[in-house]
Amino acid sequence: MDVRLIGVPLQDGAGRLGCEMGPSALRVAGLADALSSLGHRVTDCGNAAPRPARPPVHPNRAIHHLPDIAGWVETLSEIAFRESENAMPVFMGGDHALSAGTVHGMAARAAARGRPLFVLWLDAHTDFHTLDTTESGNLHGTPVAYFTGQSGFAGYFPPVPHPLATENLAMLGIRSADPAERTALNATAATIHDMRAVDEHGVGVLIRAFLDRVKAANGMLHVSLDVDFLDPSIAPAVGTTVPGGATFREAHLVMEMLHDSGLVSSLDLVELNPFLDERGKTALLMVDLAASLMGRTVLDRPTRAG
Ligand code: DIR
Ligand code: MN
Ligand code: MN
Ligand code: MN
Repeated sequence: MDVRLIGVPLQDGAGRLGCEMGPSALRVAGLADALSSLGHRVTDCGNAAPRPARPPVHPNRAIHHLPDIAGWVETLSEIAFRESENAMPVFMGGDHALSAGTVHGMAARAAARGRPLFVLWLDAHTDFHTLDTTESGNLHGTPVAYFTGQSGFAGYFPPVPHPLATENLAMLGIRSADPAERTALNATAATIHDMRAVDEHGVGVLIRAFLDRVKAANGMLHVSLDVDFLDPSIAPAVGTTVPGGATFREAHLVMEMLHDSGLVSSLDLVELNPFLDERGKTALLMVDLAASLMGRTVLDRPTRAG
């Protein structure tokens, strides 16, 4: 497969600095080599740059960096649309606000192909705040509300001509949702597998049911992997750790099943904050997970010292 790596040095959507270094850390951890060793043709397109945007000041005074994020959404949507024409774009974040743009662009790509888009959201958080409900003002908590076409973004972010149907959205790993997010999500058709569901059923059952639906609909699948989907003990390099996350094997199994499905058309690797890492441990794990999603199996996993 042709794979395009796109660096997104974005940190303004998060509450602390450091995600800007995420693309560099994923490169140093060997993402390109890991994927090319699996037989893919990998091109590193370098880092994207946001376009200037001048949205009006929002009445919610908690919000910070709105013009910056609005600019990123526009540029990333264009890049996702362009790079997905004949290849699989892999976005190296950067905080999760970037998915407002990548999913926006992939929705346009799916519409151009006359196929439905599905999104698998692997995260501790639901990221379903609107500009009106966010209390932290950190816009990485808003992308899912934006790309599913919830109200309140008009005039601030680019219009959403192809909102993701919430019945095509599945979240896995959830263990932190603010009250406003919970209320809003309960009014949608989204599938929310929180960690309790993972504990009770296992990730295999949950993922298989979702992939069966994507396949039956001839859908395209965008996967968005937030570092904090993982348990902090194996992935400390994220600003918003929440205890009780996915284990090493749960995460790899998800990736392996995604690969086997052949349905994944685009990927976000987000929220890696290398300043918080322990000698690159989290960056290396993210690279290994991407490799599993792209075809590495248990038996050909390289052994690694330390
Ligand atoms: C919280 C945390 N719901 C917020 N969200 C995070 O700030 O809106 N998302 N950390 O990744
Ligand atoms: Mn997130
Ligand atoms: Mn998160
Ligand atoms: Mn976050």
